Amino acid sequence: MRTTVGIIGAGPAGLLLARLLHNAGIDSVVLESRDRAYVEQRQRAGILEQGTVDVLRAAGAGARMDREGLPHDGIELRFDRRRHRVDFPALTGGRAVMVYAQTEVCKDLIALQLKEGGPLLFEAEALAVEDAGTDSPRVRYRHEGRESVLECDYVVGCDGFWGVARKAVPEHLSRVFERTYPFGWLGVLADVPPSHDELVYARHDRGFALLSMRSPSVSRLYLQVPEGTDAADWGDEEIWDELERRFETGDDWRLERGPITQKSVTPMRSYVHEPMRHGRLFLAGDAAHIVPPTGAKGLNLAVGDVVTFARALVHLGETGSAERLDAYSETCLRRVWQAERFSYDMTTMLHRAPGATPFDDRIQLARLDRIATSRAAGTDLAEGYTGFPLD
Ligand code: RFL
Ligand code: PHB
Repeated sequence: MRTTVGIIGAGPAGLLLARLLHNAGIDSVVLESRDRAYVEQRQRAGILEQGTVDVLRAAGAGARMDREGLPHDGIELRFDRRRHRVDFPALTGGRAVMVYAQTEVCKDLIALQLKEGGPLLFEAEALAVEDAGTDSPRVRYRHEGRESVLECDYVVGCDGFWGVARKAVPEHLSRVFERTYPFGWLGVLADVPPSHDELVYARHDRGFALLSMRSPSVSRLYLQVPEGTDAADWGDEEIWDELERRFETGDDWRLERGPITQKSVTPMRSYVHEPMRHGRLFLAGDAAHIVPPTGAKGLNLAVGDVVTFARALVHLGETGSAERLDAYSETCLRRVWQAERFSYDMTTMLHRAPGATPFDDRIQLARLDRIATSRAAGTDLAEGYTGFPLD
């Protein structure tokens, strides 16, 4: 098989890229190792930045998001039994975010791709990217028990953190920047209306907690837990008790409980692979970088990368200039490092590290108090949360 752009991975990065290329009249083939049901049900992100919302709409993939998504104009920070609302539009000149789950973004893009786009092969596992340094890179893959080769002009590795694309960058050209955190998130889905109409990020001496949502009737909640925790170690009532403690306030706010339908633990890491391009192989999304989920940036960064790639390829077609493609890695990395910084700041401000001292606690509270009392500090958070510009 031959195509212009071979895309490895049908997560948000690969699926959106296929859509953007289709809209620009550029053909692609998407290879996805898992089956469709798995990709459509994998619970992950919930927050779309303003820029991501705009991109999905412009790509013709925003109709259901606009019907069913929940526009949010702020978040609440909770600390020391206090509640502080960060008002995004007021601080950013009108920017906001949308609560619309990654599962739904993927379902919408898969339906569009199967109806209007090029081939999207499920249960097609990429084994290796070959000849990335030449004009005709190839992807070796296995589909329906047979090994085949996809011949491409360009390969985009959208295959997530555990994928194969990154391995095709020669080791002596790669640099990795990494930090792991000694805690993870226990995430639950619960059939109960969210106890607050906006997300609540809580800093507590017992650890971080987050209240989010999937719809007006489904809550998504997270608890900071020690690294290596098994979700099965936590009973449902124990989870609710702990959430209640960490969300405590000085007023009469109450956490509503309901049946927990899913439970899992996510490790936390910051990771950047430089460069994001080698010859005609481009890395996008989690294949190139990971952020801890505290800043809600992962999916949005993936969107930024593929928009940058698609625009650069269109620019090449229209002008004959490869300048933007050549600048892909630097262009993306500038934005990636801002998101890494933001996610790191949010994580270290809100989580209690094992061995944290009373001094560390006071510094965290002072950082939160600064956001609550200084418009400049509040604006910095609001700009970071609603997203850094794409250009
Ligand atoms: P994905 O989604 O991991 O997709 C990669 C796809 O590649 C496939 N694949 C292969 N296919 C073929 N051949 C191979 N050899 C392959 N190897 C892998 C995989 O099966 C998969 O389908 O990467 P992508 O597209 O870069 O998207 C990144 C996002 O998924 C990720 O950054 C976010 O989910 C992170 N994240 C959040 N991001 C946000 O922007 N806002 C949030 O609120 C947010 N919350 C979260 C999150 C991630 C979480 N977890 C579980 C890590 C909350 C959590 C709990
Ligand atoms: C989610 O709803 O899954 C979610 C929301 C905000 C975050 C991380 C995850 O920072």
